[in-house]
Amino acid sequence: MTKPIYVLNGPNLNLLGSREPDVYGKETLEDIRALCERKAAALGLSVDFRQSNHEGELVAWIQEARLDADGMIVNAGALTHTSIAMLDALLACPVPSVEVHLTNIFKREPFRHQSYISKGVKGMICGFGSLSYELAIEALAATIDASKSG
Ligand code: CA2
Repeated sequence: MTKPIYVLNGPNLNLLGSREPDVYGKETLEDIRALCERKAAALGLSVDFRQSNHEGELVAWIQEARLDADGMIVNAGALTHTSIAMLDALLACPVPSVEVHLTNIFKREPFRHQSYISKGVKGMICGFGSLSYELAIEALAATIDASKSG
């Protein structure tokens, strides 16, 4: 039975489209949800798309993914640069995961250059706006296929 891909979004991503369009673009998080749903459907997958401003809730969702998801995409927002709790949850989760960012965090302020969660994911895609999410779904689809046929 196929389980959904969890797409988890962290703090302040609910503000997308309303502020800082020069940095984060004009699309809303709902636009990105629709893009992800369309991309996943084209690849025979489904998504469970969520956002939280609370670290603990994100940790709980990563734990939940262990049983209830086939893969996971995580944009941890600013928690990317601080959260050992999210890293530990990802390390404990055998489900394949991809870290995404709308912006190229390495071209931004030095405090954004370090990701605490990268060590807990299969790979990371950043800098392509909402396309980062679509590319992550493609990468997960290939990873899930390879694990089923191997
Ligand atoms: O580029 C990304 O996707 C980030 O994860 C976005 C985070 C930022 O802290 C990371 O360094 C990189 C910020 C998300 C907040 O998004 C806003 C959108 C509109 C207005 C204000 C914040």
